[in-house]
Amino acid sequence: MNNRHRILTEIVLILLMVAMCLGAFPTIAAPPGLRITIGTFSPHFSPKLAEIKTGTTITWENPTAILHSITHDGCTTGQRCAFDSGPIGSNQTFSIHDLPPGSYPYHCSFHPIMRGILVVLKSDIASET
Ligand SMILES: [Cu+2]
Repeated sequence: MNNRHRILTEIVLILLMVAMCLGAFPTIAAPPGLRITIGTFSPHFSPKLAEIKTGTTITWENPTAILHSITHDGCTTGQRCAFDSGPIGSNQTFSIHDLPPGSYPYHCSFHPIMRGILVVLKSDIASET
């Protein structure tokens, strides 16, 4: 009985290890990412309208000398707040991924005139044209 229990435990451990190899780390390399550059002058975000597939990592870079933020409009309109970077300092970046499909208008909380739109498409339909 004791022996049988030990064997079952070993089988479970082996199955867990196989599952981890197969599924837990599906990609070693980082997924293809999109970089958006923050700018002092219009259009402020380059690209201003960014379209990505689910699972894509988006990184905003702040090459300017002042603080900016990447704030989903929902955070300030009382709707669902999908992301809010907080202050992004000079030469710092902010990244997000795992956003569900949808349209995400965003702005800079320090300079609300700075506006951009992020559109997340389902991976399986994003390639359709
Ligand atoms: Cu700003």
